Amino acid sequence: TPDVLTLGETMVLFSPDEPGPTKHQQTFKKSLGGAESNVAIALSRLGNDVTWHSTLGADPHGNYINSFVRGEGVDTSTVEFTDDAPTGIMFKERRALGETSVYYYRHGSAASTMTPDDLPADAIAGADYLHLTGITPALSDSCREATLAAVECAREAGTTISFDPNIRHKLWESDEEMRRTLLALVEKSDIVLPGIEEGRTLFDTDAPDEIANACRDRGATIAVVKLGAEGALVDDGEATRVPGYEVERVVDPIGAGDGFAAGFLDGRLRGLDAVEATKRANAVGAFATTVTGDVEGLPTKRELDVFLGEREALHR
Ligand code: KDG
Repeated sequence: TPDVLTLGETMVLFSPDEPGPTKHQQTFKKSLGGAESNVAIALSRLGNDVTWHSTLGADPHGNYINSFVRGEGVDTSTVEFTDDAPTGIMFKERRALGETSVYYYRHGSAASTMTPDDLPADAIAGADYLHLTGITPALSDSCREATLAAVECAREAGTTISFDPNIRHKLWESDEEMRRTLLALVEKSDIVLPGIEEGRTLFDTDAPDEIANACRDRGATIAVVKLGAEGALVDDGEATRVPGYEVERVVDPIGAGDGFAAGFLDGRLRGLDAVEATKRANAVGAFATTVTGDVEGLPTKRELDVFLGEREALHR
């Protein structure tokens, strides 16, 4: 049984070679993106046993994603392939000024057809952690039901649930439905990992300690509020600010939150307390910002140990 099981949609991701508006781009680098597979790959590189579950299209893109994720050492044996819907794709748009945007082509995608019946219930029950994000319940009604069913399965089995709200406004039909669904998931989770913006959307506050309190009031044991370059505030009954690491050149912040979640879970699996696990989370998140793709920059255990000063570097 895996240390961590995660499930969600992964898409082929096209990132332009140069910053600028998508309309005028000619050449793109192909890779893959999906919050949960990003977490799975990060955890696997750090030496953990991880299962990623999804439905992919029975098409070249689905094949590519499955090979890549499996090639990273992640167990994809429960992944299903369908002929009835295509693998989703997305484009990133980086501007020299301003934030990265994304354009999704995933409506009606293979992953959006997932239902509670597709869940690998035994693997969820046997895992130490079930990691979910707020993206999956936004994909379709059946995906929302599958997410809730996964939560119930984990709770019954005593699998610890970690939840990253990962708000993607482009995927939700209404803000009200989004809030209702995500708050219901916060209530059923043990570890909640919101960002400041997500705190504002869900709890009407952007004070990190208030966001953490709001998560804990709703039942989470540990809340870890991500503060970007400033690090994070972790609260497991006692709130502690854990400073971030300086990154000389942030290329693309997308994927940092997934690295953060993986670093935190990796720390917990290694028996670290919440503060030490948050240090690891900050470090893995920092690595993720150094590349345009979502996963290429994620560290191996050896690289992370060197970065954290726990091992001597051997560069040549
Ligand atoms: O966290 C990064 C993800 O946002 C990206 O990989 C794509 O899963 C994705 C999404 O739905 O935005």
